[in-house]
Amino acid sequence: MNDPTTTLTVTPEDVVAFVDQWQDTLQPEAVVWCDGSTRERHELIQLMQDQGTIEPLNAELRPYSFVARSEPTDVARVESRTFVCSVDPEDAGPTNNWVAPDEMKNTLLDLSEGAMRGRTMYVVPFSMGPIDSPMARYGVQITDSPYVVVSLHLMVRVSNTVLQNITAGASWVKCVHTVGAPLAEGEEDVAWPCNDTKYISHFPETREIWSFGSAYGGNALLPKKAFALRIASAMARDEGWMAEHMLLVRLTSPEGKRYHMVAAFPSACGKTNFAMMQPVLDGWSVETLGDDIAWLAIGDDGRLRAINPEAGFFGVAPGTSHKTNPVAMDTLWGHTMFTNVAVTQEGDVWWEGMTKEVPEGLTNWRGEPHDPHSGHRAAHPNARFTVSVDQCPSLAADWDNPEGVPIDAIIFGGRRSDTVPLVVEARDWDHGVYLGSTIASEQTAAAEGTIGVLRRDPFAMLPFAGYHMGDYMKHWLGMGERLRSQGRVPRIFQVNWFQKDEDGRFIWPGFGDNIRVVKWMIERIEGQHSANDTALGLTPHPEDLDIDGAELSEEALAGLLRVDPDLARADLNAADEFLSTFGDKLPEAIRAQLQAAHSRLD
Ligand code: SAT
Ligand code: MN
Repeated sequence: MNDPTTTLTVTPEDVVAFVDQWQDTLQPEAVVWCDGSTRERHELIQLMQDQGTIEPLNAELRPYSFVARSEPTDVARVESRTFVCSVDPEDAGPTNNWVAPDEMKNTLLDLSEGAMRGRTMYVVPFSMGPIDSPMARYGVQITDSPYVVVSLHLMVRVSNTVLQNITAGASWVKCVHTVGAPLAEGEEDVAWPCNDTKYISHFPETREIWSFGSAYGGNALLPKKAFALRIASAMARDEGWMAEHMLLVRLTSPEGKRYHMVAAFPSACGKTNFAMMQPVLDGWSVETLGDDIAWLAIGDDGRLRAINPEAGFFGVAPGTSHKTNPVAMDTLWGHTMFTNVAVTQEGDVWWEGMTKEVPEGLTNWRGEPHDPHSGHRAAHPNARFTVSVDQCPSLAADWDNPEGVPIDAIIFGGRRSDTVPLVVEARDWDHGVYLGSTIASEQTAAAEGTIGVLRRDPFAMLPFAGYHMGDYMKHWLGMGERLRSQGRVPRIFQVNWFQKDEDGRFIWPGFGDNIRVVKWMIERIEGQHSANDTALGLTPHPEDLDIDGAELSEEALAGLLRVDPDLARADLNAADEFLSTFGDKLPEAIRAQLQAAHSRLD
């Protein structure tokens, strides 16, 4: 991915000052400026093998791939330890933890004093988005974790060109990360250094991120959720664009017509699977542009355009198989960093859902022999793969076009066993924003918490909005206004692939069959079908959904599309209660949508 061709002649003074200042506080043994080169990656990988942080897999089965085993306490995002430290607590809103910026900085400065002792401090310059795109934004992360540096190599564009452009005046986000595990003189290191005390702190006004104590993905790879969503959402509000928790795909119809869609689903709800879909319907194809984050802006043509600011995938391994996501399986052929997966006798990876049979002789994610009768899983449910997008066979050739792609439809979704139909089309943009605002989803293993518990997750941004969620909705409404007056307004849909029957089995086949729903969306965009006007929005006439060859009865399909008024009413009340916590910040237009939804159900 990274092709750092620039030899630095000048290092930007403000970056040097930032590094110097943190070097004084953190007191690392050495400072290394990273350039994203292949050689740098090889050296760090060797170092991590020597230190026992990673183990090579069988090179014949999984070339140049490694497994890392985290501390059992450092396996997911820690939302309870994630803070948005705006100057005014009101700006963080009721959905974020807030501490005053000065207080948080004092706490963290105390903790950071000497926190890198005995370790190397790496300085990693990176670009979110194609380096020369008008939509790209830069950052510099310092970290004492080689695992984080190698992950950044795979996930974002690490390059000296960024420093060169900063010297020329480009702005950048300051990202500070330490695992918070200083080494005393002669003390032996552990495989996965971290600290029981964790802070993932964001300072939206000064565009800074300070992360302490964790080496896990979302807590430690600061360009990802911390920058590209929390800080970027605040930048986007100020600058008139959008930073969203969305996959980005291109669909091509049998007639050869291209469409681009973004879809916001909470973590571990199938964004990667959707982004790499192998459609079951003849003639359709899907090209991958992104699987987690999209930045959207209105282009000169008046259309909403999107880029993927990342350059890699940090995907959930469990459940990924040749059946559910063959493209991901092919992407992971080699050059992949796996975290908290199980390892087979032959030295390859394994996780629940990869094969029906559990192989004999597995080593589990904690590095112990797996006992299949123990009832424990071999891989952690939030086990992950980290891999460059370059390896994805369905990657769009022009995926890093600096202009982005024009968006035809926006999809919201969550994991709901009932209540929410397979697909609903919004009546218009504002109704779509309302649908996004009322998304709820059953909790997954991507963050700490009890799995399965339903929580409201507006726009799949609950853990990622860097400012007040009410203002965020207002920003969405304002973007709609601009699109209406300047150009074309994308359609908005809501989907739910996850309805279950009485036996707890998923009813909708999902994965490649999701093209059936996408096809209906496109046919709606093309004006081919009328729709059912339900209390929740517009749903397909069952005969308009192409279920030819699907393993699904007509009754089951009718059930998937049905709106149960009692369940819908209970859900609306829950959404209402949740949205009321935004008080005066809840936009009038959303209030009006809620009212309208109540009247439709009565
Ligand atoms: O841990 S990450 O935030 O990077 C992945 C996720 O939870 O979506
Ligand atoms: Mn995500």
